[in-house]
Amino acid sequence: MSAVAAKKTNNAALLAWIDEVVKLCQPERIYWCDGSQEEYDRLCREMVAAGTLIPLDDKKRPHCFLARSHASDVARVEDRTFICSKSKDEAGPTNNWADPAEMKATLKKLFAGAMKGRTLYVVPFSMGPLGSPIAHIGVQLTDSPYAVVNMRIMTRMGQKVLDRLHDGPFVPCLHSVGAPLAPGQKDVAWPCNETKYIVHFPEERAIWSYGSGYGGNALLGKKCFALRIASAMARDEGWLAEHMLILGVENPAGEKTYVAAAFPSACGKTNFAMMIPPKGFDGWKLWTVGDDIAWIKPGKDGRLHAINPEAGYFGVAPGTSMSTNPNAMRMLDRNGLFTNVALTDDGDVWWEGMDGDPPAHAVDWRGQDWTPESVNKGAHPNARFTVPAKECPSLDPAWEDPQGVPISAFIFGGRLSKTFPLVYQAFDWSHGVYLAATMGSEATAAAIGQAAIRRDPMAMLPFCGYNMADYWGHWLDFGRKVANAPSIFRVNWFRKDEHGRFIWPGYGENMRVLAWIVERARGRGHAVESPFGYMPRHHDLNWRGLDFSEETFRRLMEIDRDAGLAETQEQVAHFAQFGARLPKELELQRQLLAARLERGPAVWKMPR
Ligand code: O2Y
Ligand code: MN
Repeated sequence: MSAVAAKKTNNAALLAWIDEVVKLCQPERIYWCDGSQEEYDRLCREMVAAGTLIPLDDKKRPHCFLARSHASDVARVEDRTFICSKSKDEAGPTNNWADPAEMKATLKKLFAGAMKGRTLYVVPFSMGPLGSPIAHIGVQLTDSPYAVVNMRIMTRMGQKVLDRLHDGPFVPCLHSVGAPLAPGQKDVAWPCNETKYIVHFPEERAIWSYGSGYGGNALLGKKCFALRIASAMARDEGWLAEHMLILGVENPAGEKTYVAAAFPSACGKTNFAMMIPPKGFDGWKLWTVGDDIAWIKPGKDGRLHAINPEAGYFGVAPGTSMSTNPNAMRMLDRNGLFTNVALTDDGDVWWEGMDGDPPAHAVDWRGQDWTPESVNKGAHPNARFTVPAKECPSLDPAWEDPQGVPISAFIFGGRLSKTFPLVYQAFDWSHGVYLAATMGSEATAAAIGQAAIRRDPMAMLPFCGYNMADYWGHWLDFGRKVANAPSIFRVNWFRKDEHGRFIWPGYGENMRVLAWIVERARGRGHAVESPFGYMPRHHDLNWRGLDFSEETFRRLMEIDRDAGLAETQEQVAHFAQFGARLPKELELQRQLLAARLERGPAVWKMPR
């Protein structure tokens, strides 16, 4: 069987690659995806017949399906994720590295005959609006129809991409669930393989993924292409590929300001991207451009312009509710795919944290009977929804602007119970890069029972496709080349009081902080200087509709000298991993912070 025989493109490199893959993987047939609604519906029907998808009640959730994965295939597999650059140093100390030639040999053995008895789907896709100067094209070859329908939601996919590609470059993304079928062998609902490899070849700009059908392991446009491979492309071509949501803030005068924000995985990123202004913000509107990834290029106007390379959301279901994210709940009313949530007796979905009482009975994500008394969870903690961006009520009218939206501020956040105030602004670009490079969240070191900060620079730890120190260097250089670089901020919604209670209410109230950030980014808001950066006083924030005393605010913003100095000491080991590749500016920023703290009071308090 030859790809040329059924070809839908004249792209010689693509046809040659497909022929090579067909020879290696030996699928039963090739299917070129056209991206139509008819095709999506047909593939869903076929998966219902195969037991992979369960249709939900058409009145309750029109045109929605549930999938249950194999219990061993429920999340990204970081320990099986590799960056196979030519040298280990290029991948850096925070990535798994393997020699590219050795890895290719290993993969070729695994992929040999891996698609026997299955269909090879050709999935051409664009990350970003088709034809946008910021967008790039990929082609995924996969034997998973589940991956195909998810890719149709998450990207612009199908024949229109081939028509635009002509003989241009594309990122080849090879994917197999690693479960060949012998003649007559019955398939399972969720084929996968115990052996998993998620492999990136940054110099070659290629992805090989084997053994998993789940999320980031299988939807190769997302983390594999749009972050790991794209970050290496961005370094070489002078742009940024970031793990950032993009949000538009419109004030009552109709003035719109866009921010991009990075939070580590599972830190409420989708909630922030779809936030609704709280009481006291009449006339303000928030607009969602993207909830996970931003591709950012310098525009002719000297500003940075960002697109969301995705066309849908692949969000965590548990914890999503009308109180945490009403926009997300509304966008899940129709046209969604749900994976590993519970199925109610009336054909709807349910997960922990959803509004109202739990159902008296449901079928859990493993397909077992579930009641509120069950010890097991109804939904897997990493259960997901996949839904088209067009379903989001707060979707920004400019979300598909091929030129992207102009970014005025970068926001970096972590989950930190002490030491770190609610918000502070970097003094300048290189201080901002330092704040982003040292960000992280608390992880309990079980062995010693202490909370240590797990550093997650720019929220890119699992996603940077090259040496993190070089990535910081790229950020430092990049800011210097832009005439109007965005202001940089750190936020922390998670500071706790002496009783272990969160001090800040979070969720929609984060708008109060965001409104100050926007004013500062526009050069208008007021602030005072602290050892950590510029900070708002109580009266610099809008408190209409929220009773939050000045005293509580001052506690939320205080800086303990010893805790701050301990933090600068912890950063020594973080930086030391990178040896001579660490940009000197970052170490100097660390020393400057220590010097400011040493000369300051034991507890720095916000002036009234
Ligand atoms: O577990 C997975 O495969 C999904 S991970 C994910 C999905 C959507 C957005 N962000 C993430 C992440 O881990 O950052
Ligand atoms: Mn993410």
